[in-house]
Amino acid sequence: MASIVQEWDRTPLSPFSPPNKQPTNGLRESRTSSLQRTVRQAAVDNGIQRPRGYNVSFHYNSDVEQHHFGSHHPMKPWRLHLTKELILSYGLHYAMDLYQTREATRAELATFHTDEYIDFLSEVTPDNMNEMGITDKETRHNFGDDCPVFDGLYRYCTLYTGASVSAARTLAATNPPFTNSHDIAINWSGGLHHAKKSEASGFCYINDIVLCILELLRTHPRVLYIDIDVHHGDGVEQAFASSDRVMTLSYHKYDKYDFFPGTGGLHETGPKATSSNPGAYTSLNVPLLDGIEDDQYTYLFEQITGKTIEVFRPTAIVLQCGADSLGGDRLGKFNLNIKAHGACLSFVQSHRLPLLVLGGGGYTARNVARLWTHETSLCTGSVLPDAIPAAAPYRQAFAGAENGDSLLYPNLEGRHENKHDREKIEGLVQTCHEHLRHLQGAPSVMMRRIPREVWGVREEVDAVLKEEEAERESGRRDLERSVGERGGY
Ligand code: V1D
Ligand code: CA
Repeated sequence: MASIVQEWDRTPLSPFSPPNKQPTNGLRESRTSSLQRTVRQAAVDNGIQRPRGYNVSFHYNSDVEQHHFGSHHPMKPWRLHLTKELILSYGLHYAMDLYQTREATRAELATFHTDEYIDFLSEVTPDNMNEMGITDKETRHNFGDDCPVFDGLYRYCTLYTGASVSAARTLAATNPPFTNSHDIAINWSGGLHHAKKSEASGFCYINDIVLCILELLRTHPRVLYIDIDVHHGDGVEQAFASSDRVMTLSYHKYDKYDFFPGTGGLHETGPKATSSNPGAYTSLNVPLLDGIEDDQYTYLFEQITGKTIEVFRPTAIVLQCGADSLGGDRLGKFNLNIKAHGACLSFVQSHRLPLLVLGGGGYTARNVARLWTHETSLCTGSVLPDAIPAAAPYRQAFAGAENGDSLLYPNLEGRHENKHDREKIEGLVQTCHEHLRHLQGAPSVMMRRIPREVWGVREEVDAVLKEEEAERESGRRDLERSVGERGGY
């Protein structure tokens, strides 16, 4: 388990200093303590307090910020540094438990990824990539322009994954479902939803989300995964397509031929229903067009997510908060403002279930920082002033009309023509509700209400699973016996 760190030092390389670490020289000491005084004052001025009745934990290792995908690549881990600095400037760290996380271990990665892929990822470097089979003509494990080999790649992966695993464990450990507690754990460096079992994809190498869900399944009967990144959460969907204990719900721009990854159509609801496939209808996709606006998105989100929670009855939720669904994103095509994106998080929060909040895409760094700072404030129940604090580092990144006028909530709408009308939005809601009726109509054993006293006890959950498998097996035998008869199932 990662160590908990209450003070957040602002020295560039180790923002999570161990509690007993002494400043290395007098100059840094005075600068750090004066900054800390300013920030503490900001926290007081902004009324930042620890939330009552639940805990928010923040999981991070700032070494992740120093990695570079290459100068022309849109993924900039530096956006995480900007985000952290803005969160600090508002004093939000006083409202959370801060965890300085360690790197994920090989064994942790292997709970989902293949040994051969992990070997490759840990061995490939810019110097040996040609000998390892990545050239202009051929590649391995889908490395290439989207997923380049760069210095420190494996460490980058184990850092963001380590923070996610720490967040999931904190939720599982401090938050057994039988307490009905609704703690929140945050890792803005995580949420890399495209990675597959033995393949990198869409800037993602290790699927930290899958690892988190597997961790949560140790104590939670059902986990709902919600993805509001502008891209389809294909890696997570694929990993749990055959499970009825995980439901995946992704909102994204969809164009089969012209927008990555080209999957996530309205009728892609997972494998077909058969007696041996418990995962039927546990994938739900909400494919969108360019230019969707705040009211349309939040309406869709609440209608569809609300119904999903009602039908699936998750005991924990994982929310991927990709910031590329904001207006003005370098890759995204939506018109959403920060508060509308945040309203989706607030809606999920209002269900008061243990919640794991992760990052994801986001390619206009200043808006990524704004969004995730705002969403950290929602988790802690704080209300932030619109003016970016005067003491915030990189204040120039937010200044000027083209960068949002030093405001936390600049107007981000209006860049893209809105291709949605009322009919389109209502059609999506109706079709998704229909898909959910299939799930409701064919409940597997895991969908039954599980007595509170067995929640959180792995052996007993396993026993319920075994019982379910036996029931399915006997159903299968009945079905096989009735082959040829009508209405056998
Ligand atoms: F524009 C680029 C410049 C350099 C390298 C890559 C890109 C780029 C932009 N968009 N790559 C993409 C997407 N890939 C393609 C494929 C290239 N083939 C020919 C098609 O269009 C990938 C977009 C990945 C989005 C990642 C994510 O935002 O969903 C994310 N979520 O968590 C982390 C990242
Ligand atoms: Ca999505």
